[in-house]
Amino acid sequence: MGRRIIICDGAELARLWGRIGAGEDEELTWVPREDESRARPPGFRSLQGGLCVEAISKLNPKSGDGFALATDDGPWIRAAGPAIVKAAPEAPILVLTDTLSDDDLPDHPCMRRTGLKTLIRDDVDEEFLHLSNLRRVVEIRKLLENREKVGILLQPDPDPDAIACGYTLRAILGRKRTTAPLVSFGEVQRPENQALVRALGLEIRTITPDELDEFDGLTLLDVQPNVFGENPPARVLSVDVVIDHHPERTGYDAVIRDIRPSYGATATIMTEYLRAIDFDLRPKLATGLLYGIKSDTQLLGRETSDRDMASFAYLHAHHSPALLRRIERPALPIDGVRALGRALSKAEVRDGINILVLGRVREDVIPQVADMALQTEGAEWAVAAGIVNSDLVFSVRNVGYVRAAGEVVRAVVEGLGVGGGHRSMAKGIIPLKSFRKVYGRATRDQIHSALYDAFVRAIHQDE
Ligand SMILES: [Mn+2]
Repeated sequence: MGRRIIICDGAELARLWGRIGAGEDEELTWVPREDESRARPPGFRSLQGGLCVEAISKLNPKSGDGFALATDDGPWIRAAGPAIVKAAPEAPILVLTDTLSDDDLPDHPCMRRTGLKTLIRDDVDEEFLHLSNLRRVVEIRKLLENREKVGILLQPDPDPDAIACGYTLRAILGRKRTTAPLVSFGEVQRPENQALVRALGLEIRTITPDELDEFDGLTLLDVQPNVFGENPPARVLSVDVVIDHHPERTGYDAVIRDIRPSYGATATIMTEYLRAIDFDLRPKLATGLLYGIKSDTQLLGRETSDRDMASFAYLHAHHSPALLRRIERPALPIDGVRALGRALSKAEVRDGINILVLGRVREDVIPQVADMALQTEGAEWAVAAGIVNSDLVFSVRNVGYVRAAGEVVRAVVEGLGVGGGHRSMAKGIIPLKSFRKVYGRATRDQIHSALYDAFVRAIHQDE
């Protein structure tokens, strides 16, 4: 856009704008109200004779220029609109008003309305949010600053949200892995999550409840004690800090609690902490938090708040796309690629189902192949199956508008193994022993036909 021509109605609005100052390519003008002709605010050019076609023409509007009219007076804006149309027929008009509604405005093909004071108000509200987050961080730092060793306890089998938050808290505390280790009662299981831990260069120590005694500070992240079973270890019932987005639980003590159930991820809270303290955000940390929000909200779908969106956008500007790709698509081992080649050579889509059987593979190959298989033309369902240790493991994807994948997998594994998942992603595990009992041998062809029959049945159940 070319120049912005700002026209303020009266001295009060002009003075308010005068405090904001003129942006680059902004020309400040004002129309004095009665008795105001001597009160010209500095930096403003006055439109003598009121807001008439001649006065606007004197501003010499060119194609590409835009107008902003600041006013709270209906008759004023209804006179100003047509005058601008006459002097500059193509120019768009922004109306800044805190009292007028759309009904008060003149007809104009290219006009927007927004609040002037509310623009500032929104920024002030946002700043107060930063301030309350800053206060939290100051409290947490103060509480823990003299502790020798602070344990950052995550849920058993920590998920990406928890992992990223643990990493962030340690950074906020300015500590190292020796003085603030990430710990859990159960190791990271999912291959994607192991990839995240590797990509961030982290170590998550699996410990027993007794080992908590080595810490003189304890924080719970993305978890509350109820997750540790019906009778949680006594040490976790009295902690220093809890930061979480799950519904608030009772029955334990924490010096500082920051629990925000309306948030889709704890990573959103941690991102707000970082912003509040103007933390120098490195791509690695930003990528971890971004992935945490992405996976907890299933890419900003389920249970996502405005705050998650705002944090996601902030992190997106700082993250490393290459690192994110490495987390989401871990490198395939060469024998996994060969197994994929053999499976692809036999690929077919029948009844909208594409099943690829890989044989014996590293577990993280399976979900990646499932993603890929869904891209096959005509496929509404993709299943990638492989043998991991003594289990048949399979990942399932669908196009989203069919039966929920989690339900289908539960039906497929019923009586044979375990499984579950969400609307469009699921995973099942059947011990080879159970598979052989029902289907005889566990050859690739046998696995393919058994899964095919089971999926057809499960998908069309109750139809
Ligand atoms: Mn979470």
